Amino acid sequence: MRVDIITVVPELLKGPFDHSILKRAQEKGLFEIYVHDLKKFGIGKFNQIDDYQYGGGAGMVLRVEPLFQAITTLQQHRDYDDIIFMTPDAPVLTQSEANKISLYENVMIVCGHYKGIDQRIRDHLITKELSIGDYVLSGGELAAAVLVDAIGRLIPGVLNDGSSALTDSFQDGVLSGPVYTRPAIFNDWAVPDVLVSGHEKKISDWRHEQSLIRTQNIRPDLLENE
Ligand code: 6GU
Repeated sequence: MRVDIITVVPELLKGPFDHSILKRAQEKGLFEIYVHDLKKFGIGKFNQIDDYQYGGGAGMVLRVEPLFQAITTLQQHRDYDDIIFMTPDAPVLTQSEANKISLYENVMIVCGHYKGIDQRIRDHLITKELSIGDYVLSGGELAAAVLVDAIGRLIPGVLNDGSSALTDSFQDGVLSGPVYTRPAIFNDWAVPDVLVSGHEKKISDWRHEQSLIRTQNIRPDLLENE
């Protein structure tokens, strides 16, 4: 998969993909991430990218021309499965949406900043809009990083343990249960007996039960939708 990200703050996207799982995914050639600076498409001597909003009101808006140039320039080289705009006024990203996007070949992500982007870009070029939750960030970059991480780890071959992405919280609609590793006793804090019993059926029943208990306590809304 190839991801192209358009942003006014490319520096914010320099670090997050160069470590751990996403780094390995790129090294394996399974995932390519390119960050494009919108200022390169700015207008005039000062590379202007934003302006006051029509009708008045606080906050700058990203102008239509630089975004149009950036998006259509990328489109000249490849077809995008989706051109995604990250914005808080959009449907919230879910695991099932991430699963779907992880199967794409080419994805473009546009990060908003300031007050937002000119609506005409959303009306004519954007094909999907996503938020990452009900709170406001100063720009779409960190949200884009969240989306890229969520989809990158799902690409077949990225995780060494192919099964582990499928046993994540949310992948089956409930939260994951507790996990433990050695030692079995630390500070007289003991690992639950069942996990060291070696009894596979009992272990998987216990894990399932713990998942449901945790979901009921922390996110009962996930069980209500069933
Ligand atoms: Cl995608 N962008 C911004 N600026 N804030 C957010 C968000 C996105 N998702 C949640 N809050």
